[in-house]
Amino acid sequence: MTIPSFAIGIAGGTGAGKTTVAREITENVGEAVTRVPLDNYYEDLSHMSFEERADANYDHPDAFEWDLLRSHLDSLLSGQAVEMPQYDFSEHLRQDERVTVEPTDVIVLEGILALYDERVNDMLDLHIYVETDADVRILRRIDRDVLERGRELEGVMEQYLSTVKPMHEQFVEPTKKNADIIIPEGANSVAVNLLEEKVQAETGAFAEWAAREAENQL
Ligand code: UZR
Ligand code: MG
Repeated sequence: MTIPSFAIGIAGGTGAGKTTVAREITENVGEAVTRVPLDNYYEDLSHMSFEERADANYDHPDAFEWDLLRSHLDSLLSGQAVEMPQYDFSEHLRQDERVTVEPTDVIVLEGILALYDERVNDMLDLHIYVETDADVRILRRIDRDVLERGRELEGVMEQYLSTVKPMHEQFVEPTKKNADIIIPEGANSVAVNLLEEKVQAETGAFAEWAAREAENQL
């Protein structure tokens, strides 16, 4: 049996505007969207010290717990809720508490490597890559990490050159070939509006299915 959820993946470099695109294209469908931030699926590094964690490479595919992500996507796409891990960026740590996330009409997986894993790609109905110039991305990244994620400028710069940039070139950028659609610049309103319409058109089917299922269980 297929569950009529529509699954979208949004990939692109750090600071490309993935989160903005995800938010904007699902703005008009209210509660009918389930967000799956790939960041929540960073491996649990609680056995390491803060210093060791601060030095880890978070831009390599091995930094993520793909098995858990795949099983959660699988559950959501079969109409089941998941206990989603949460991530604390200032501690570089998965939080102790998980959050119950319910499946809805539209599932949006968003993250630098959202289009990396072949089996994940198979689960997605629409593959989007947000392409933004590297200079714009690093400026946004500095802004966000220093102001919102409580990091030191020097550390952000060091990390960008040592891991973020090389990993982007080696692993993130090549996933562009897995995209159905490439959006130039995160805040591209024409692309966003077109996708917004597509998302809108995909909503409704899951809610109907869920209502029927609930009735059948009575
Ligand atoms: P987005 N990241 C951290 O800086 N610290 C962590 O503990 C975990 C992740 C960064 C990661 C990547 N890399 O570039 C970015 N580094 O978060 C991905 N270094 O997040 O897609 O929102 O830019
Ligand atoms: Mg983001």
